[in-house]
Parts: sequence; C-alpha cells; structure tokens
Amino acid sequence: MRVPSSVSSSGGLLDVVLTLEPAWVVINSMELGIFTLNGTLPGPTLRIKAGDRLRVLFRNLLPAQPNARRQHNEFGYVDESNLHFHGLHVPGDLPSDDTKLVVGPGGEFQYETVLPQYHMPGTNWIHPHRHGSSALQVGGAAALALIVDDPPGSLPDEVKWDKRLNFNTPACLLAFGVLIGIAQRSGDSLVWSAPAGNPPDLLVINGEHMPEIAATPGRWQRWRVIFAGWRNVGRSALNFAVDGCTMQLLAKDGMYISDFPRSIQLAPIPAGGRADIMVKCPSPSSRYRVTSGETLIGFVDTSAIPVSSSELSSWSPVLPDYMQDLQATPASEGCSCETEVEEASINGVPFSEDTVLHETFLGAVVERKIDTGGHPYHQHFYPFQLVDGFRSSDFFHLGDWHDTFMSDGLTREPVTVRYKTTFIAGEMMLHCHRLDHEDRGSMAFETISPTGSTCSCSARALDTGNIVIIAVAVSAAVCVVISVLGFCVWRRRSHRRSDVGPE
Ligand SMILES: [Cu+2]
Repeated sequence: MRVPSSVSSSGGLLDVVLTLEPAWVVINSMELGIFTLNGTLPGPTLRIKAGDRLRVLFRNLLPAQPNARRQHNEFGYVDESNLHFHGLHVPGDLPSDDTKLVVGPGGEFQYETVLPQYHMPGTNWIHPHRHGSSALQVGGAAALALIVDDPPGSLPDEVKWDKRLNFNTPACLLAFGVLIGIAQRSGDSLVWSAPAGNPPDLLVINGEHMPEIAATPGRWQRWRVIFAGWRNVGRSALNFAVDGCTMQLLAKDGMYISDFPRSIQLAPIPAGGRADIMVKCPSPSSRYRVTSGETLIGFVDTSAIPVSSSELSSWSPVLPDYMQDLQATPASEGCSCETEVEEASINGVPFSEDTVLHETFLGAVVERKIDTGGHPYHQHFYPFQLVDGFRSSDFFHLGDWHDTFMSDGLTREPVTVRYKTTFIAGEMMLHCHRLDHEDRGSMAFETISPTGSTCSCSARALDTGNIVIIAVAVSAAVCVVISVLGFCVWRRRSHRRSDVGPE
C-alpha cells in the first residue's frame, strides 16, 4: 500500500503550506477529477507534538467559478474554502480553527495556533469546511492525516510508533453518483467528473482502491484508521474489520481509551471519526480481507516467516484536563440541554452565524442529551464523554470519549454526553458530519463565555453591533441608519472573512 509523505514539527514548530487544488487521478481504471490538499490523495501526513505551534499557510488554488450557486444553507460556494483541524483542542477563532473563515479563489490565509502542553496525542485530520461546499470538497477527497505524536516513553513497546509497523490509513469515500448531483446543484462546472451510467461508490485507502497491506504474521501493527468521510457507507458507519485477524482497540477520535486492550470484532467509525486499532494476523503466506460490512475494501498479505505472538499488556493514558472523568459529576446548574440533529437544522433551526444554540461558561460541566437520529454528531475542540443512553458494545463503553458520534443502532436515543469547558472560550461549532446535511443547515454553535456563570439552552439571536447601532441611530435620519448598518455588516463580515482573492 502507498504511504503518504509526512512532515514533522521541529523545534516546537510545524510550518507548512497547504494548497487546495483540483487534480486528476486514476482509481480502479477510472480517470477522476478530484479535490486534493497539496495535489495528492490523501495530502501529506502532518506530525506535531503537544505544546507545538502549528502554522499553516492555506492557499485556495481553485479557479473562480462565476456560475457557482451562492445561497445560504444550500450547496454552492464551490470555489471558496477554508480548513478545519478536526480533533485538535485549539481555539475556534482566527487565526486558529475558525470554520466561518472564507478564503476565495486565488486567496490565502495564514493559520496559526498552539497545541496545549497537555494535548492528548492521537490521530486527527484536516479537511475543508466552507459551509455550502464542504460535501463537494471533502467528498471529492481533500483530506490529510494530522497526528499528535506520543511523548517518548509514554507507550508500551508493542504500541509505540514504529514506521515499519504502523499505518496511517485515511479511508476516503468516493460516492460518485451523489457527488455528481451535488456538483450540479452547486453550479460546479469544473472539477468533479465520474464514469457515465450508474457509477459505483468506492472506498479508497491511502488513495488506493483495494490496497494490499503487508504484515508479518504474529506481529502487532498499529493502524490509525481515519474515516475521512462526508456521508454514511450505505446506511451506516464505516464498519471496519479485518476478517480472521485479531483487533484490539487502542483509541477513538484521537483519544486513548482507558481500558486498553479492548477486543473488538468491528470498528463502526462514523464519517469524520477515527479508530486506532492494534491488528495481528496469525498465519504466514496468507491473504486476509479488510472489509466494511459486506464490502471488500482491501487485503492484508502476510509474509512467510512468523514471529512469536505476545499478548498486549494493559495500559492507561494520562488524561488531559479536558478529558477528566465526568460520569459521576452532574452538570452545572442549567447546563444540561437537548440537541436534536436533523437533516438541515439543529433543534429545528437552520444554521445562522447570528444564532447561538446554547450558552455555557468556562469551568462549566456541560451535559447534552443528543438525539442523533442516525446522523454523525461532531463537536469542534471540546470532545465529549459518553455517560448514559447505551447498550454497551465492544466498541462503545460508557465513559469513552468521542468528538464524532453516531448511534448506528447500537444505542438508545438520546445519548447523554458531558464535557467540561476548561480553558478555551468562544464559539464552538457542532454539526452533522454528513456534510451534505451540514451544507444545507445541520450546523450550529454554542458560545462559551470566558467570564459568565450561567448557561442557557434556548437558541437566540446573537447580540451584534448592528442592533446597538440601529438603536443609537434611530433618532437620526433613516438614510443614516441604513448606511451605518451597512457599514457594521461590512465590518463584521470583514472581521470574520478573508476574501483575499484577486479583484
Ligand atoms: Cu445528518
């Protein structure tokens, strides 16, 4: 199997340029126009350490598409983009991970953020997140692995990183038929193409269809599986399995579980989710099937000479402050709210940059009763702990942490989760990771006040400068009101946006 190139931080800094650009690739004998980060599928793997500074100069190399649709909560904006650091515990405002940023065609933006010293090491990823075009661009395969490396000596020998034994495996779903429909609705006339007729959906691993993964029989390998996905596989998660081989779960969504090793038969990874799995195949000179449900997606081919097997010893991670156990800690007063994920709205409200879904404050224990309704729920920068609403399975235990979660029939609804707002305040996005739903409005944000002490569960319009200015200007001439309001809207948007493309 092909392994993406990788770039590691040094001296406390990872400084990279990432370009969003169209590319032509041949997959399964089909020539396809796709989106890429830095021209390859997947983009290069980025490796960073807790405490490091991450600088990403993002360049949108997509050409302008004058016929692109530009209507809020609809597919469109196909030539605009941005980046999301999916899984990082970093602020959600600029120059960090603010997905409201818009980088126009030919434009660029310098992202810069610092991972906290206590950041959980793990498997994360980067993908575009422009509201309206995220399905087309992520579905078109723009993605790369973002690994937060383990401190030296922190892992058992069988688990620790070793280039010979480890794979980063971003699995991208190329759903041609659906994407063609989205491209047409978006007014995209440039990038996406696919075979005529009734094209099949393909799962590609590290850019390859049905790759062959080499393994030594009896030796544990650590697989970092990223479902760099934008929708379900059929009607479910990526149900990742290696038939005939032993799988022990190590981490989910870039966070180590506390009861490693946990034997699993299947890793049901929702779109956007990740699973780190220890895999061991028993027999020499054998071929094993890598599957998602009934679908064959690759092979493991073992070499002729086995090595002696050993059992994995139990191991627990040091948990960072934002992952302290909250199973026995009740929510702060008024901070338990319901969140219902719908196809084009959250709690019945389509996405608006001016509507707050819920409000919390720094230091709160926040509880959410989430009705996912079969949608993969994703929350930015604060992962959440599963505390109730379960039939536990081998993959899902009470007390586990996720940043992307879909019940997939394994749990009751609603699922109760908790998280504590430790140090990062501001606006936190949450959304359906079926990105065709997100683009049409299945997204919202909560605000975390740095100074407040109360929560609110009621959606409300954000207090904006516009309203204040209108009130101040109400006694003046109407034309003044209109011009000031226009100025405020312009100011507000220019504060959030970076439309720095050519005139
Ligand atoms: Cu959805």
